[in-house]
Amino acid sequence: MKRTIFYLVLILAFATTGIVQTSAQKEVKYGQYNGLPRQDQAMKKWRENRFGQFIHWGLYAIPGGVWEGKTYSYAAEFLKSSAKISDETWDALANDFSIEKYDPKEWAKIAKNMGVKYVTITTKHHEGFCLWPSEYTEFDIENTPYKKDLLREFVDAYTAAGIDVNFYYSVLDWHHPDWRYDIENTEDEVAFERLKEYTQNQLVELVTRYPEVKGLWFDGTWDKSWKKNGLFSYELEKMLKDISPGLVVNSRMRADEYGARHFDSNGILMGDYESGYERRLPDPNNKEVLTRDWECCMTIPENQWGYHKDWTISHVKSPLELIEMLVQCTSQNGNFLLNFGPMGNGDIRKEEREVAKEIGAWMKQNSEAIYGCGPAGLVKQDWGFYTHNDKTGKVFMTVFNNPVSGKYRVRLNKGQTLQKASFINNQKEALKIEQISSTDYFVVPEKVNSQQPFVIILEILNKESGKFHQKALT
Ligand code: FHN
Repeated sequence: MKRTIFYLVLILAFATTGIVQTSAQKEVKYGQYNGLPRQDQAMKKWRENRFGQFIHWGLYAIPGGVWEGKTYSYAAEFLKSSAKISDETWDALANDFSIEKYDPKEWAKIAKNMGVKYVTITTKHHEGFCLWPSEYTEFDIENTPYKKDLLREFVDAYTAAGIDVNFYYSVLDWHHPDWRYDIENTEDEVAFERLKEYTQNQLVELVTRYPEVKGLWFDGTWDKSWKKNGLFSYELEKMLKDISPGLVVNSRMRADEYGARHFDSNGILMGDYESGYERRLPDPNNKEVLTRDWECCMTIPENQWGYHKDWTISHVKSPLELIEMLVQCTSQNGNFLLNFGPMGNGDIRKEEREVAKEIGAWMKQNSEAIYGCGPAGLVKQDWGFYTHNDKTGKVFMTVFNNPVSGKYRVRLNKGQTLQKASFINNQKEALKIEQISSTDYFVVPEKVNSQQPFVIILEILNKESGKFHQKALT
């Protein structure tokens, strides 16, 4: 088919969200098909959740980054390739996957106490091993000493704890004989057709076998082979959403017919939210991200997703650093997905338990500033981040940097007045406020806890409407 490419006028400014400004428009057939941002209940829930747990678990958790006495510093889930381990040797790890300490109820309890509202687990990572008993492969949990469907136990435990479950699925598959990095000849084409069929079968299997699943998180979709199959991924996403209405899908799944990923060739987001922020956050002053749904996925060490025995080979982020990232994401309309790499025996390492406990303690006091919150539409100040709850109209200041003056600047929008400021844990007592111009104020608490980030709630009145700060202004 001859592709017609329309070079049109420069796009001025698209008010529609999910659109990145580009200089020319193309005819795109396999791009976005939902109006964005989605406003259905499932998507609203995804957005309100704000904080999620990522879990990378597979055979790579057994060697934990160490092979034949040598420690490999690259990501533990890539050990097969870092240590050049043969397929046969790697696949035999399934015989050692006995996971005698696996206790999904305990995992769910740890997650719940940390304050997450959703979880995303690797059902199949690049190694190809499936955590569920798949009809379409022998390389799965059924053929390990554990034998049982660990994914069913996982879904049950997390669902019972009130945590939404999402499945990560890597299309890239080092184990499957038909995986191709590119399609260069007929043989590749035929093989990749089989891989596509396998992929589709497994995904249909996942959403039907586990109807509780709320979302799919695709990965391993960057190779040319997948990028040359825009129509297939376009139809597959539709099909999965028909089977499982409300399903929330990340932007990594699809490529348009020109091979553009995440955003189609006109800059329109594909999938339901952008999932390009991996181990990084947007610039705190980036306004563009405010217009769409997005998620940042983050490791605790620098670049380890799967369990690595040597936790100290890189910088390990402290709970305070991670809390700051969570608050920043919320303030910029994003979700924060924090990764855990359970051990080969099914236990959660003590360092991760500690991180979960400390974040959880903070969340217990301050989660009102996170759940259901988003950008406040106020100019960012150096002390930290504003978040805002559209339903209550409350604005939250989460403070990470204390000014030496002891005064916390707040700049409102024209037509607003600051009525009250109080600590989140003592809302009855008003903090001192000094107005310094028509829009600027200082909040001056007598005493602050400088060891922990703390939250101040602001009541901001819009003079004209007589209502509290209602929605995020940009
Ligand atoms: O290669 C993977 C990596 O192991 C991990 O799963 C991350 C999570 O976003 N995704 C890939 C790299 O983009």
